[in-house]
Amino acid sequence: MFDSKDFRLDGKVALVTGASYGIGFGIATAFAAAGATICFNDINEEKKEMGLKAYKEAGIEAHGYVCNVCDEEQVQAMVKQIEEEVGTIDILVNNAGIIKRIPMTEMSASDFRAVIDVDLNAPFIVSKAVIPGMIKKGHGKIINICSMMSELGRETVSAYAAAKGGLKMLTRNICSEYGKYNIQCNGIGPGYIATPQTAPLRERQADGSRHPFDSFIVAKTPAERWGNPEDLQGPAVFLASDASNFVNGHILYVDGGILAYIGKQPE
Ligand code: NAP
Ligand code: GCO
Repeated sequence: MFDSKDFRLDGKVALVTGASYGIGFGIATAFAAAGATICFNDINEEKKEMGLKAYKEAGIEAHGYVCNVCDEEQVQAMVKQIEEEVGTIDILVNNAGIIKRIPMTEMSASDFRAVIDVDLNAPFIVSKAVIPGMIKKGHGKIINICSMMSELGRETVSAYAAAKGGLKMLTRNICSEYGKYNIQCNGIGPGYIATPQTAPLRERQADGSRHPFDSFIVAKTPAERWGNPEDLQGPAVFLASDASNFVNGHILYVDGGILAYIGKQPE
């Protein structure tokens, strides 16, 4: 029998990586509103404290940790600390991510590796640390923050697209390998979302006009607007809740329709 309580997260412990601000913060605040206890990490003390202050201002007593998600020792220690201080992690959102917009032939191998490290290796490292506890507990939800670049390429984002394409397949593989333990692993593929990561693509030009890429995205989006972190909150709560217990290995694109649309035709 359908029960709307299935969309709630009461009693659940959620870890959202890289969630002092941006998409991660938006998702974590929605999880809290749905009843979850929030754990988040950021790469340094200053950003962690900034995050704790932001959560407090939102009325949320979050648990903040300093952890570089690329460092397996730090991740294992953080997960152990959360399990001791807060409880076994029921919901993991692999959100932390970076992008370097450089034409591929001008990109150094170390820059390419750095993007792959955060956007693909780290979701592996954090998921590997969290899954044993989920198996013991008999359930778990893993949500990987993919991208439209899990499906499409564009100039200057070769490392990012390779990482996010890989993250789509890592999502499907975790589903395949751990679905039998009642662990669901899905992805969210945001469209173009107004956060610090995309701020350079929305900067006003010297003459005050819109950035060409800003106008391009608005023309490519049926919704005729950039997304914001709040647009991702409902889909994230759904994938973190019991309402999605038979949804597994799916990438849910939350993009205002960009992937379905050839783009505004010339008038
Ligand atoms: P953002 O504003 O740049 O925030 C990224 C967060 O990840 C920051 O808190 C950052 O911390 C953290 N982080 C980066 N490297 C880390 C590391 N090694 N260890 C721990 N934390 C780390 O990005 P966003 O726009 O919110 O994006 C969040 C996720 O959504 C990313 O995976 C991104 O690829 C994805 N995404 C974004 C969009 C979009 O249009 N914005 C669309 C699709 C997908 P610091 O500030 O300390 O570096
Ligand atoms: C870019 C953007 C995109 C978005 C997002 C789209 O430079 O093209 O940063 O990559 O961040 O990933 O889904």
